[in-house]
Amino acid sequence: MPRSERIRHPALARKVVPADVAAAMIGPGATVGMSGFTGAGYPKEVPLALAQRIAAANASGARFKINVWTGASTAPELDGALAAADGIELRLPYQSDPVSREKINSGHMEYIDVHLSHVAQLVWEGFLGHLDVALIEVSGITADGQLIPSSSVGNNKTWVEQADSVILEVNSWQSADLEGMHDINYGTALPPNRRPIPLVRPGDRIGEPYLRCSPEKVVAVVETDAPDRNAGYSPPDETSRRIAGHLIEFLEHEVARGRLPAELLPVQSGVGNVANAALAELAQSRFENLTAFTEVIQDGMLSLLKTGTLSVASATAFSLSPDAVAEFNDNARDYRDRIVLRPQEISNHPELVRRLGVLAMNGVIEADIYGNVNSTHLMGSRIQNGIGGSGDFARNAYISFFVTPSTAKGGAISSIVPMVSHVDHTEHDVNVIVTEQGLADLRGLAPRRRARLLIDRCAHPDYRPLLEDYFDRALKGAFGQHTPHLLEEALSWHARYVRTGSMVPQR
Ligand code: 0RQ
Repeated sequence: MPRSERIRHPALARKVVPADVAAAMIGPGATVGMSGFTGAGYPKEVPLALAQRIAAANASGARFKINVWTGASTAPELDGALAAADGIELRLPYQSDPVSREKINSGHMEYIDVHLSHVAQLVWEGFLGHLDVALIEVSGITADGQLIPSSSVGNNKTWVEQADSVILEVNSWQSADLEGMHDINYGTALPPNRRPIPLVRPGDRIGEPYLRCSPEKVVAVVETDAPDRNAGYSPPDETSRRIAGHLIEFLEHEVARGRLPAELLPVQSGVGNVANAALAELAQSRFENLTAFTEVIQDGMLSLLKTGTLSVASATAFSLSPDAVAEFNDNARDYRDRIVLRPQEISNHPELVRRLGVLAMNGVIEADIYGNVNSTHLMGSRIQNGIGGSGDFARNAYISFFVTPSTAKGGAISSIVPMVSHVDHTEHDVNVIVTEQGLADLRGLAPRRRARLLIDRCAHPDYRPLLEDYFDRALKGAFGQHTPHLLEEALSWHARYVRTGSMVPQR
């Protein structure tokens, strides 16, 4: 018998089993579509039980690995535990777990870094292969067997529809008031049968509050009562406050020039400390009646909703600190009318991002003097996290902003480099770059003008003369003068860092 009243469907209530029994239904070589997005709504007990089984099998010489697909990043109980057990053959589409990162970068785990809005379509088209099991956290099951999603929606609709069988974790820690907050659109289809998505305002509801799932497909139900990852954010520091200050000044300027409406356009903000800090600063600004069309509701976004600066937010998941989650869970009913959680192929849909005119703000690892952006790789070869939704939004945004401190690793690395060591967002998709030093609006500028502005406004003073020197010499010695580069030298800063631990030349 189920312990909680969250399982209102009698036949599904009879399928309740302990986590290890459910985990035993997943065999070596299986591909498992799991819920979870930025540490929210991921299954908490079955992956741990599975990791234990895999670790024991691998310790006795077997080769037990599975393929793990999710919405985005999860948590130590999922990514961390399975990676530590050497249990993951292939991971997609986004991760930020330190153990997984180490396994990927040492060549022990394969990783496909995919635009988050593309995943569902890739699965429906069959490019990613067969999906064996869907392992999904929900906050409850209705009397007619529909699933009440929990704190993220991600790819759950696709996993439930595409997998041979479904394992559910019903988590009673999740607020019961989440019911009604989700909007699951069943109108997507593959070309040539695709129709326009009927959404013209961020808060529009175009679907149903529940995930459809045939009860016969469910092979096990596990009851849990466990919190989401809920990592805290670093409090905004001087650097992130200055970045946010430049951003807000720019937005005010655009409003004053009549290029943006007073209530701006729907805002998207990426993950990470800098993006969160920028939102915190928006709360101090004079903007009001803002809207958000984004993928993650982090602390900064929730406080904007609380103060009323933000009237409505569309996303696919939460990513909250423990304090913010406590506040949310106490007041979920009040937030329900102002938050819409959607599948990630809708929350990040390029058609909608372009139609709504989203102001997209994302973090970067590095940008080069012409405005190409690397969001994912360290020194060209090591993955940090993944492209996530940044490409979905930036490519189609009304204005794409990329924000970063001008240096990393205590000044040993410049975030503005002659040439990026990996490209995620090309110069064609990058409108504005912001560091604590200043803001470069690259719109309407040809490459050489972009370079001058970026070096002047965004580079750290310790690296500015080095960039000026590189650019001046490229203006004389390059093969061509459209986008002048010195090929022998373009990546020498990265090579120097790998060799010496600093991009600064040794005297
Ligand atoms: O590493 O903690 O080991 O020191 O990168 O850097 O400055 O704290 O910035 O938390 O905002 O993350 C691009 C990673 C920035 C993030 C990235 C190192 C730095 C530190 C974090 P340490 P900060 P943030 C939609 C949007 C891609 C996905 C995306 C990201 C760590 O924003 O993953 O945009 N973006 N999704 O030291 C070496 C450099 C570095 C560097 C930073 N140049 N070289 N290391 N770091 N710059 C949301 C989703 O898709 C889910």
